[in-house]
Amino acid sequence: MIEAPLTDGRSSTVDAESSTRVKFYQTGTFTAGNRLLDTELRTVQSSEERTNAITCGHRACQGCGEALGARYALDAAMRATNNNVIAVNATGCLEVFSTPYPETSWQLPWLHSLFGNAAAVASGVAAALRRQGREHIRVVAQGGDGGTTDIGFGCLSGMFERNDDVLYICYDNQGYMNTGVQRSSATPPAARTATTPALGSAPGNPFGIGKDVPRIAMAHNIPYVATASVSDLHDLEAKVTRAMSMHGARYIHILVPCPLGWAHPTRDTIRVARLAVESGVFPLFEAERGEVVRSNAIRRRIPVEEYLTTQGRFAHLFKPKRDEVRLAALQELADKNIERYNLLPGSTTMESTTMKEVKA
Ligand SMILES: Cc1ncc(C[n+]2csc(CCOP(=O)(O)OP(=O)(O)O)c2C)c(N)n1
Ligand code: SF4
Repeated sequence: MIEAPLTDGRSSTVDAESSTRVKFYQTGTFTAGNRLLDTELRTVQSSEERTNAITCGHRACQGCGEALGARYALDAAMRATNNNVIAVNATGCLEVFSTPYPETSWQLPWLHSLFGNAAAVASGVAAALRRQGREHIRVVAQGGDGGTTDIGFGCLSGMFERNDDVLYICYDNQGYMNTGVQRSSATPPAARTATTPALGSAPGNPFGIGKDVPRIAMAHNIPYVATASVSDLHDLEAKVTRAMSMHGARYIHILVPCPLGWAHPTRDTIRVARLAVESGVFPLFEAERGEVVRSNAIRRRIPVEEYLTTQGRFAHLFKPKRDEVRLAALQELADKNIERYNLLPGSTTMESTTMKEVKA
């Protein structure tokens, strides 16, 4: 524990070990700030010495969550390894907007091969480094949800099963954004995409399909699995740092809103990501060897509707008339997450935290 000064002259204690127990946050946004923290507890992003793993000049859309997520994650990985990182990228927005030939925004060794083989290429890079006796150089593979949960899934599962020494990061924007917002197996139910249009009796993505890849990764019993969000910078950096302190196959699944595909204002990327967390739609947790070891308690629970109304891709649930049945089904999915990951630790039963109560 350390003493942290408050502006009014008082002080409070913060737990140096825990990124989720920081006591200082902004009213309203609940953002944990750096200003009142000791230097060593501040985010990597707040440091002048950060790597800027992906630097300016790339061609991401304004407000792109994926560009932010990649920078946060890779800068933290670089800090954790004394800048000894090689990154391997799947095809997708991140690859396309960062490397229009012959230019690159990457400030670290970076490879791109195909859409679906990032995990396999990364495994090969790690094997080559081992053979050369240069295992201090660490490998990070990364891709969008399409490249990870669909086309790259076989390679990823193999990397997990062999426990290859790679951290794989999925930047989940819940669709194939680079090619025009098609549905992926990470697209949430009811969301409108180019291939699940808002038409017919059950518009948008059908319920009952898709994959929960963090849980599938856990089923491989790999050393480390975590979820993170661009709205929780301290937490995201801490998870990448923890992952880089370990060896073997590791997986981090980061929620990265896409203003283009989700149809929200570009200024709202962080707010939308935060509402996904606070509603229980996107639970934040860590698992080691297949068991959940930590989850991030929700600080201010909100109804799922408050999250859905921020995005045009769910507009058909509210207009021309409210789709009560599917709104209730989406709320139920969030309630299940809250229960499964114990996101409201004070409450003993789900009945004690029904949305009726939250709204009242
Ligand atoms: C084998 C193959 N099929 C299709 C494509 C076309 N393609 C390139 S990027 C992309 C979508 C990528 O989606 P995702 O992995 O979710 O990443 P995002 O762009 O959303 O970040 C597709 C379909 C390709 N490059 N290779
Ligand atoms: S389409 Fe979405 S993911 Fe791709 S660059 Fe634009 S905001 Fe980022």
